[in-house]
Amino acid sequence: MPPSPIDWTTWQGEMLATLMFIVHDGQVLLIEKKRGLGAGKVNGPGGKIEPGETPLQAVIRETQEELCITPHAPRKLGELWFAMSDCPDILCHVFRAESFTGTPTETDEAVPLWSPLNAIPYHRMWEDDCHWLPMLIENRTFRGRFVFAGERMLWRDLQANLVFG
Ligand code: 6U4
Repeated sequence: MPPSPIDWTTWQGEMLATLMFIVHDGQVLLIEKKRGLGAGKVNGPGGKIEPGETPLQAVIRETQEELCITPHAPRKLGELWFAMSDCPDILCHVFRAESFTGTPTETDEAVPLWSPLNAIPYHRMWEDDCHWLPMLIENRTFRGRFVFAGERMLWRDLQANLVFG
């Protein structure tokens, strides 16, 4: 990997966001995202943190809005720092849960998609996901930093065993 084109020591996320991955019975609950950033891609449910919300409150609300389910006891396992070329830089908090209430249901924003843990459709996901989602599945903590030009990943760095407050 060449040196980072970004000075990460002064970097700040301009948009704060969340992602949720529910891992249950050998499968992970993904979505086909219907609108917004990454429309057409497969991802976890999630989205922007609203003013006054904590990341945990935001990820629960977004999962309710996108799939009509409530995740139980989400745990933050990761942080993703995205330096973007054509939209605000994103700091994304990544959560994992093992169970939920309700039935995953299609909404205006998303179609639910259960994927076996050994057959995750990385070819339909953002380019960075194949680097850190395996760590989430192994229940490891991580921080990933990525530089994107449009939807193309130009640079990446992934650290394991981070401790989050
Ligand atoms: P709201 O308005 O909050 O519902 P939403 O459409 O959910 O917006 P949006 O379009 O602002 O969210 O996109 C932010 C979402 O996209 C966050 O959940 C993080 C996710 N995201 C952005 N870049 C990503 C990338 N490179 N890899 C990834 N998720 C990414 O896995």
